[in-house]
Amino acid sequence: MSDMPIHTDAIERHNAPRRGDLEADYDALGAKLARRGVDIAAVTAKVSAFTVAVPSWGVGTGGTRFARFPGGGEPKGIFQKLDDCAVINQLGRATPNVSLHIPWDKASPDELKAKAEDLGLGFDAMNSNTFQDHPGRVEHPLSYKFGSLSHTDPAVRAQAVAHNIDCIEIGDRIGSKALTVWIGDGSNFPGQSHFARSFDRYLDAMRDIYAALPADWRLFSEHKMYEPAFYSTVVQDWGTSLLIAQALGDKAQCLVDLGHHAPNVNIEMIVSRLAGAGKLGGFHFNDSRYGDDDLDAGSIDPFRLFLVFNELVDLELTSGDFRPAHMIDQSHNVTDPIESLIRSANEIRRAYAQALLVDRNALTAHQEANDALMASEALKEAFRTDVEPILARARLDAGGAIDPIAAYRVSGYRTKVTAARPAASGGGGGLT
Ligand SMILES: [Mn+2]
Repeated sequence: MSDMPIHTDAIERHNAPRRGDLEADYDALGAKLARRGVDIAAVTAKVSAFTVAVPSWGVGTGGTRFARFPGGGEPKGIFQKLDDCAVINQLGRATPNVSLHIPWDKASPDELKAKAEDLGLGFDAMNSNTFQDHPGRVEHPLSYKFGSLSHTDPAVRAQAVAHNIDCIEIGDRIGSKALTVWIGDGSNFPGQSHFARSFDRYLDAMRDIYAALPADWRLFSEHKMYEPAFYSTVVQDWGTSLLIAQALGDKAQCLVDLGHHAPNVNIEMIVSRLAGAGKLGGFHFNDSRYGDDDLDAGSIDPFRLFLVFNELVDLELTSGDFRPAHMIDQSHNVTDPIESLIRSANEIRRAYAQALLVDRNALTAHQEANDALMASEALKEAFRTDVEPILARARLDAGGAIDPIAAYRVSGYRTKVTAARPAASGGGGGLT
């Protein structure tokens, strides 16, 4: 870890003048929580142990169907992406793992592993990509225009299955333990596709992928209500995802992407239902206003994020072997992706910390007494608590920055990579 992108001296220079204020804020919060019977050190320890994986694709500038406006120093290829991921983890200390997308990130597994180890990183779930064509890649000669795992043509289905198995094999060599499958399969017009037959084809293909899983792996089925298909989607909601996980077996679970539901859907209740069925595999965190907007986690509706974590903390306390995967899945169109990912990971930790503060005995008593107002207040009291001193203390104790975005801005990292990396081209989307 000699070549870390941010010098530890720079982090210490950033922290030194801020330590005193943090100590005072942390002590004040500790005293306040103690009056509520909460041990701040225990909460800080849990927050420190909580991590969320960053998506390799998240460190590049995203775009819309209309245009993409790349920033300076866009990473080219997975090794530069890993450098950027290391910056996020060095300063924020919440994101030691990276989730790869194949074939975007395809490279020698040995080199991937060595590079990640140099940077103090590991790998979380692998992601397959059968929602676009991959011109020039010999392993993908056939088009996914009309679907992949549910395609009418068995040759396309076989190609998509082989790609997913390739993802498992790469992941197995770099220390990943899960494969996330999201497909873009669906139809744009009533009548275009037979609902039952396409779903049966999908299940058959997924059985072949499931059979290739190592014993200690999990397979995550990720649903999405619409897009790219606009009339019907093969894996469109959590009910279908649950059917899939139940049909495949114990290693199959459901992945909840917060942006993949209809507006106003009660996502925290879906979390509870899937966990109750033993099928809650993990999350793709992001935030949204209208659809799958892929905005920064907690930037639009932090209360909803808190309510999801309220369910997770409840499950953590009541379930034995409960270990959902936490991943970010976002598109950063107008911000520096490194800053957005540092902030998002912090907001996810914030929701977790706030959920840890819920007085669960009081909440249960209010629920049993049908005291709607006080039950609601039990949640709001936790949500209203400013837990930033806990988050900053967890970062500081792990070697990170008290104010990670400020530290990043003075580090000069973006300027350095902008000079070193060739400018990326922007361009339009599919519309003109
Ligand atoms: Mn997702």
